[in-house]
Amino acid sequence: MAYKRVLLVKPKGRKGLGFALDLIPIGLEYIAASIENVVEVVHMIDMELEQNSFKYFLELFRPDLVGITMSATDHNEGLRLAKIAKDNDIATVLGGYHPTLAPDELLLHLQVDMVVRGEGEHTMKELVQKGCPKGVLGVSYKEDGKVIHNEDRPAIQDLDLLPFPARHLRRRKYKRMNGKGREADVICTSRGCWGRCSFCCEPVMNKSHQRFRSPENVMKELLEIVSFHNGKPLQILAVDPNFMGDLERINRLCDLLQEHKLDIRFSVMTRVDNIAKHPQLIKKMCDSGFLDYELGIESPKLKDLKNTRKGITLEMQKKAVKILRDNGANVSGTFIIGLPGQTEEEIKQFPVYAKELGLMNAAFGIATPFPGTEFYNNLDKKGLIVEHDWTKYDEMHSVFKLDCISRKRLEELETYCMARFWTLNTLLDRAKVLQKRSGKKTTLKDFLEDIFEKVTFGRNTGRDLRKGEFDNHLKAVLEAIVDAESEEKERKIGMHNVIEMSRFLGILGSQKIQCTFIYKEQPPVSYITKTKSSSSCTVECIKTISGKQDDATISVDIDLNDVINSVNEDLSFNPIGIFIFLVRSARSLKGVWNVFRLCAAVIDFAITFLNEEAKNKLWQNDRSITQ
Ligand code: B12
Ligand code: SF4
Repeated sequence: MAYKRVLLVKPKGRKGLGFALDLIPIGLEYIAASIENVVEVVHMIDMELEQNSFKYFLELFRPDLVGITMSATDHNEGLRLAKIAKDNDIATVLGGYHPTLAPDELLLHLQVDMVVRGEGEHTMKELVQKGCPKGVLGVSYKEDGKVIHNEDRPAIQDLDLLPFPARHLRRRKYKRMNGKGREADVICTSRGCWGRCSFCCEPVMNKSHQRFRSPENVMKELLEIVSFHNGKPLQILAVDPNFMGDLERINRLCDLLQEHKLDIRFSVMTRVDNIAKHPQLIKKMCDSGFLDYELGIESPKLKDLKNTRKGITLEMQKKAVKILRDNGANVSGTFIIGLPGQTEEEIKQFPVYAKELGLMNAAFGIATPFPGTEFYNNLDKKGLIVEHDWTKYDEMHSVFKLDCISRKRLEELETYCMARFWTLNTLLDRAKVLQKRSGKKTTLKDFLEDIFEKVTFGRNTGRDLRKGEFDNHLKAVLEAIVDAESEEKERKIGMHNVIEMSRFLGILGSQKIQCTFIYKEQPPVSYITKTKSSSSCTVECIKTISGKQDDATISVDIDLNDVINSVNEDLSFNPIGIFIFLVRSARSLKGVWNVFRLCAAVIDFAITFLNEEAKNKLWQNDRSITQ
């Protein structure tokens, strides 16, 4: 008997980049669109954004089939949801990267009836129509306690024939950090990647075979997305693992975008070779709204690039970043730390290299062997994989044994790399490059918001990892801050040249501000900022030193132990408390006067900020009334 009422679910659980944006389950939306016309009803829920329990939705929608999408880190939560469904006599089917790569392990669990391997549209359509997995290509299931793997389903060749993802079934709005007034969405313009990198799931999932939608079909969906968002400015992430896999297609898509003049800013993931070889196309892409690029840099060591079969060179990495910077694009790079053979000293150089390249964002993921990949199979043969809790497969935990570094130290090094990369100069450099397109300085408000977002992101992503290990991670941060000074000398960027802060500096006056971090027996680390406000308002120097200087006009000591202890307490903002703390830190009458000037500059800034926010709110209200 056919399945009539289908509930598609994305389990709750953010990891890594998932803290920077809500993950839009586009795979599920494709499945929903492909079965919508053959079942009585299909619902979609994203448990990350829902307040009610899963049981509540089972009672509300009364499905006869529950489909769950899963990545490795969703392993436990996905199985928990499947158990609730099974306990209510509802059939269950899993799909996505993890079930495709590890179907046997998932089918061992009593609550899992079926797994759909690979692309799910045609498989799921046939499955719900038949109501039974027998003979349905691409399905694995159990019969008399034995796992049966039906043959693979051939990859969909003509992607233009697929219905667009069922965005209309979304129950919640998706957001991203740093959206800057843009609504967020995703699009998938191709499937698979022709690369053969040993650590990546793509060669297993799509057999290194990339297929493309036509630019016209992509444009049609973009127009549908614009109308779905009522014409609001958009930030769209293309989820294609290799967006520039076919250059002619991108060229034509840019033509179409320029014809339609839509207010869309795109983020894409690309290989550096495509960028390095085609600077003209990159210019055209940037002019068409493709302004955020995530590049798989992976490593500054040629041996790593060769061993993983990445197929790129150091020269290509450098060229690609330069081309994108010259076009005023926002360039991010991802690295893999902890590949076999890497030493601690080598890993410590990753953030240095990232800064040398000129990356404006960087992430240093820990090498993770996902089941099914060549990387996993090699390590598994040698018995080196020691962690089997899939929730730890988030590229932030170390899950296999290395020769030269302990697993604990590798996790600390991830923190170290982030702290060494994210210096003030990195943020200033980013603001400087982005000025090329906007033609104006970044406001102090935007700049501070950017810092705040980075700090929040770092805090959220690290929470899991640093549980019980906070002490060592904090030491890694302090170590990185001091080490970073050596490469920062050559990267000094005049803050006042990039950030509009003349009013703030005018009130603050000429100061030497020292902020010192103290932590247990560690040597103190100080940030020193010198400002000047004579004829021109400037920030003359910002540096980090080990220890303290005596001639600061404003000097503040922050005991990180107190900060850690207060993390679990009520952290409500107390301006009077901060003011008293600062005055107490002053050692003379002149020092108190300097603190007054600093506070006056901050209060003036806060008033301007609140005024602007109020104006923005009014403007947004006006817009929604007129629309
Ligand atoms: C885009 C992407 C992201 C985006 C997601 C954006 C969004 N959706 O809003 C961002 C950048 C945020 C991201 C983050 C992460 N990602 Co990611 N990401 C990808 C990428 C590039 C493409 C995935 C995609 O959307 N494909 C297109 C859709 C249409 O295909 P699909 O989801 O596979 O769905 C099809 C089938 O799988 C199937 N299907 C899927 N679900 C279901 C359900 C049912 C019931 C059925 C029947 C079928 C079915 O049918 C669908 C249609 O054909 C892949 C692959 C790659 N090479 O890097 C990695 C990948 C999925 N990510 C991965 C990882 C590890 C992460 C992070 C942990 C990285 C990090 N440390 O930050 C985080 C996790 C975030 C979290 N959970 O909170 C791994 C997962 C490995 C695994 N085995 O689970 C992958 C495979 C990359 C890799 N290492 O190889 N990611
Ligand atoms: S280029 Fe990127 S998406 Fe393609 S196989 Fe390599 S890592 Fe995976």
